[in-house]
Amino acid sequence: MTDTTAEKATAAASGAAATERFRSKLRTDAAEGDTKRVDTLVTELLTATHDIIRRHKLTYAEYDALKAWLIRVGEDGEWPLFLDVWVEHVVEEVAGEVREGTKGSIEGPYYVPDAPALPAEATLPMREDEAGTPLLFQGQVTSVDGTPLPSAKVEIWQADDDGFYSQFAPNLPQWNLRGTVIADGTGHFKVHTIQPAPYQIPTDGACGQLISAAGWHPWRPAHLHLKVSAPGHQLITTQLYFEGGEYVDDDIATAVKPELILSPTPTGNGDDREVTYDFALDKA
Ligand code: MBD
Ligand code: FE
Repeated sequence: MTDTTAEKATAAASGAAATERFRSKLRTDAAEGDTKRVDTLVTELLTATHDIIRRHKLTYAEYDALKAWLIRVGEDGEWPLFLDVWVEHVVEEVAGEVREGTKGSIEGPYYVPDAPALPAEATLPMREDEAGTPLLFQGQVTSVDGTPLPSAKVEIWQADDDGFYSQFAPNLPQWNLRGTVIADGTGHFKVHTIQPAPYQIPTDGACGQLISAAGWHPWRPAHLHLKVSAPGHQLITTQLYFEGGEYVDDDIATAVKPELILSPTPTGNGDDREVTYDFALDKA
């Protein structure tokens, strides 16, 4: 099954799904109607672009290559991927400046709301023969002052052992490796899952074209995505990484923070690993 996923995965199909998903969650309200702010932001963006053109004496051939590439990003549906890989980390950095609790990280293009609700100890939905090292991920959700947060919501989504996300790659069960875990009366949760693989930006689309044209690599380190929330508290969107993992020090999306690196240990039964990570939520 995983082979056909890899064979059939295309940048354009994944991009179309990510674009569709983004349209359904669009939050533009705050950005509408403020002419002055639009003027400031767009003028500065254009001025920075003009400066780059002058400084590097951009040619018409390069200008045409840029136009062709921008058109292709849209055709491949890769605007969500492009923006989340190369821009979102700074938006998150600014948003996070006012928070004290657990560090956030970027959401990326592959979150889907309303994943199946699961009890405080649960196994993420997965195939019977799901590949990958079993991982027990557990912890407690508290307020920044240490007060436990009963029934906190821990939403998890992750790539499989081949680096694919359900609903954005073919031939995967709809909710594979996605779930909404409801913590117990003291905010504790225990999630049985598998170790995700590093994620490779599709090489056959516009983003892949940019990466190869610039001589970059297309990889994000293996990561778990999380949204943790509780009444009266700010939802935190974050990611957790694995100590010593490939690309942890060289994430194409610049989304790793030292506070977000897990160090799982062997559980003693086979290759299984476990790790504890606690979340502290800022008050709303
Ligand atoms: C991912 O899996 C991801 O998390 C981000 C931020 C961008 C592209 C793919
Ligand atoms: Fe991801």
